[in-house]
Amino acid sequence: RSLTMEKRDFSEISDTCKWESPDYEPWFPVSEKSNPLTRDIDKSSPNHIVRLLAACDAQMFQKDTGTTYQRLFSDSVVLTMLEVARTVEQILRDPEDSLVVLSGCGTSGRLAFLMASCFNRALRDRQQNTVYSYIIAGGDRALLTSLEASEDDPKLGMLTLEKLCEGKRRVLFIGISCGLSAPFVAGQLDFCLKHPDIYTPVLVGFNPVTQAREETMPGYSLTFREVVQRMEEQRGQRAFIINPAVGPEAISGSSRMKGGSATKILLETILAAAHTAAFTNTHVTRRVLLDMMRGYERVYSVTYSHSDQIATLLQTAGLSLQCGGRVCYLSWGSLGLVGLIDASECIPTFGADYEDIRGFISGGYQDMDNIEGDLTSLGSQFCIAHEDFVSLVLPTLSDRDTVLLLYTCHDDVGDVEKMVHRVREKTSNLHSLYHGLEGDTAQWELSSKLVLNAVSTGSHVLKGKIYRNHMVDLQVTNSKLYHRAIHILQVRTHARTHEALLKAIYHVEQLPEDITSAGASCHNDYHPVAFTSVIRKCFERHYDTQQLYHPRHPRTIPINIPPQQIHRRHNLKLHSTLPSPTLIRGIPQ
Ligand code: F1P
Repeated sequence: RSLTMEKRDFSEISDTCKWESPDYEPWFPVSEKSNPLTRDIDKSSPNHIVRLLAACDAQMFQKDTGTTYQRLFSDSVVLTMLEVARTVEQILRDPEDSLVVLSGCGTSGRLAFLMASCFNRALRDRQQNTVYSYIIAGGDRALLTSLEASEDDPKLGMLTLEKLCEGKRRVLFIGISCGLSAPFVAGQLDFCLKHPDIYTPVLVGFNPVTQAREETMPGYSLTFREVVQRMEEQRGQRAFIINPAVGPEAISGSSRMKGGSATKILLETILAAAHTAAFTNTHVTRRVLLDMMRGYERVYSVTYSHSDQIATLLQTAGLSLQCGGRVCYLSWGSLGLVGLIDASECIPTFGADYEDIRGFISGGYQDMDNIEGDLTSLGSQFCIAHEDFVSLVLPTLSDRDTVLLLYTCHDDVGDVEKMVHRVREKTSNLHSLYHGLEGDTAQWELSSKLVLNAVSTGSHVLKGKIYRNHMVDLQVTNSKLYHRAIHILQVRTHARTHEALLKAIYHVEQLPEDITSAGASCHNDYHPVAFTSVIRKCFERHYDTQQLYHPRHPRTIPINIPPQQIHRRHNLKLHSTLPSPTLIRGIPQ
């Protein structure tokens, strides 16, 4: 091994732990810090991007080093998980008039939906009554697109919860906010604390409680941190907080990535363990929880053992985006939801158009099973079935576009084959992600999430939507994102950033008093603002904008590696019916 490689490995190891130091960006909570590992991700090759994402994801599973932060496997975290799982177990044993509600905003709400649907399905399969329900800020349309303004409303959160739980005797409320920051969730937690006879609140997030958001919420007397402090007073009896640190996101603040994955790991572990205990007449134990979480750690390793193939896919998708093409995920079964979720997040995170990266699910809304049912009438963006793909996208599909099929051994291969033939008539840029016999649905979902997060993030990096490791084209659509935008501006300038951002939002040179004195949440009516133009405007006066925002040029390296070559290089068995170049398979038990 060359000296340079060793040097790089050494610096990567120290970068892995650097964020834990109390001196590292102390003004930010963990979920908003910039990850030292990815500070040059914007200049990295596709292979290196995947390697960096793998290193960031590995931080989720890092063991407790006895420092400031508790981790996924810390005793304190596992103990709280155990207590929550036992509460779920009791509800499953005596479900009459009881409910387990999962709630969140943006990605957290979408995952709440995914898990509530999945565990209700498991109950139906056992001929049991369903006990799960979900709430997402902004309602069902927020499952497919970003409606972040409603996240700022604690009263709306509270009222939605109260309405959903009317007449219930017992409710376990699981509020997810990766940053311990969403007012919508804070309102719900506070409501639960005020009604302990019925509600038991659980908070899931990835910052220490001392880093919960301190900003006042509109029309509400408490801050998120004060709500958390009240929960702490009841901790372990009437309120639970599960908040391991998983390290900063690869793209600063992009909680859809590790935040989302860790949410899925923690909650699925709790719910699956509770189901096993309730239906086999045993009890949830610490060991069961740890074993399940280690299973997810193996999913992580197996998925990234296909890093070269993920990099090829990411590069292909990046090229499509660079030349104005589209990336379509066509999925079967529950992987469809994972695809829809990943695609929907590109809009607020990268300022993408909904057609840039778009998900389709085989049975459309029938497979979704969401509370509000079919949303197609809301417009083309809400057309999500394969038949919509065939009528809306296929006719204009070309080699500029990338199509990725996601399916498992449980899906109808004949159906997949039919789609392959139709797509291949239009583009040769067809790839597939297939999960074989080993593993279970939840593991396949996590594996697919990691791959899709890498593809959508990496392709936008290649398109030039990331500066260092900051999203510079985000939509400033709520108060958290307003503050994130301010901090991004501060990365390079000490200019009066609040003023600069407000001038750009309101398109004025002089700011009237009523605008400057208003709180961040008051500016939400003025969204969405294209942050790139804000950033350009603010920086023009101080810096060469080219240096800051630098769309990357299409790469000259040809990516059309013949399928056979990939096949041989990785010694993978290609699925016989699919002539596709990318195949990722296998999750061990
Ligand atoms: C919720 C959320 C994120 C989204 C964006 C705005 O965050 O909607 O999912 O990506 O950052 O906020 P949180 O409450 O889970 O921290």
